[in-house]
Amino acid sequence: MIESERIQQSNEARRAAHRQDAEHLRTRLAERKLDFEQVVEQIRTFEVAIPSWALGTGGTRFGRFPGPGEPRDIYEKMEDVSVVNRLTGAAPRVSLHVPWDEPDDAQALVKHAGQLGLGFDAVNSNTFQDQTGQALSYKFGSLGHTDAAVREQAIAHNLHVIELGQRLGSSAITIWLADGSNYPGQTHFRRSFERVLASLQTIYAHLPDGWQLFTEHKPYEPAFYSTVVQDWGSSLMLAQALGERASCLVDLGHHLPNTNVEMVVARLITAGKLGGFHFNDSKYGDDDLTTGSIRPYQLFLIFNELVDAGLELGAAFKPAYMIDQSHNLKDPIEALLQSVVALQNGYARALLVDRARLAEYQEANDVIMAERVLTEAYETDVRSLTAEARLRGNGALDPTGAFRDSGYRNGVARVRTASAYVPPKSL
Ligand code: RM4
Ligand code: MN
Ligand code: MN
Repeated sequence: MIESERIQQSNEARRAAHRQDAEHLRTRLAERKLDFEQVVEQIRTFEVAIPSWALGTGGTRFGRFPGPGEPRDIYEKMEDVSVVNRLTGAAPRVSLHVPWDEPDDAQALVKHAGQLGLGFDAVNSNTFQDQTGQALSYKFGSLGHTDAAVREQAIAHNLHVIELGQRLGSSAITIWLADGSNYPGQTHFRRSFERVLASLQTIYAHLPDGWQLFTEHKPYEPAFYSTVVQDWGSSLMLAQALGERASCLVDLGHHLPNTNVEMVVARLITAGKLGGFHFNDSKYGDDDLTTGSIRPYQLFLIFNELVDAGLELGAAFKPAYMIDQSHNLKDPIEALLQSVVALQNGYARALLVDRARLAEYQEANDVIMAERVLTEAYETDVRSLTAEARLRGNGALDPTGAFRDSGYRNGVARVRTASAYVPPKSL
């Protein structure tokens, strides 16, 4: 646990410079008729869930290189999440993966989470791998398998995950499927989609009151020729066929190269089916890199759509924000801190967009000026806004710096010896 005094000490060393930056920005924003205070308070409302699978060192199919002090179980993972939350004030919930992080005793985990000031976000099922003791294999699919018995097993797993989620206090399930094919002719495109939909309908019929179901698409991998839920169109068809409480989850890395992701987001908003996000970044495929590390402008443009929709649709518009990353080289806590800060910065920039002027320039087809409204917001140094938001939430001006100052990693490395195996996230 990082003591609040340690955070304060770290803030003290950075406070004077922060004040100067903040005052400068306050004046600059006032010239643009923007209120520093108001923006800070909006940033403070931003929250993102941390996935239970991102606290251990990730890996690829070629290997995994664990670092010191890795969490050995879900309890220690929760402790690490609480560090991210304390330093940023923006990560109060965990998105649990079942069975990777399935607790033996859900009640004990809820208690532990409560003591750390944490709760639970969407639960994630896993029918993309075979588990020990499982009767039938998912080698050729799960919810879309040709064999009804395999589909039933996969449905039962999802219902089990929902039931566990209920005990944890979650209210959503995210379903990502590996179902697909590696070679032309291997599967019947339409039949396999129909089978996936029928299985999802059974799960949906069991959805407890107040629960939501998110379908997450992905173009390829592990299926290399066709994936059943391969794109946002397929995901939308499923969500629309299922009903009101089903919507689409957009993982930023689950798009073919050069896809205009911000426009996908806009389309799903129009359809009333944007359920949530898995934030990360990528250069080539589903790389699961730190959010904002490769395409920060895209992240801003996505937030631009979200802020715009939020203003129009009000409180009813509330996508679930989650991070889905694999930290192969970086200290996972540090990578998550970077990600949360990148999200706060992306959101802050989108809050600075002058929407009235943007609308005018769009109407007048003034390409240069419309674009300039966006770049004016994007190029604003918003770091003092998000730092101030963290400060007011008893967090750190510089979360990564404060984390390094705290010596947390060395401290846990002394206690967490004989690391248990953490499954690599290679999917
Ligand atoms: C997938 C997808 C899912 C995640 C798995 C581990 O590519 O992103 O959300 O749960 O990886
Ligand atoms: Mn994902
Ligand atoms: Mn993924």
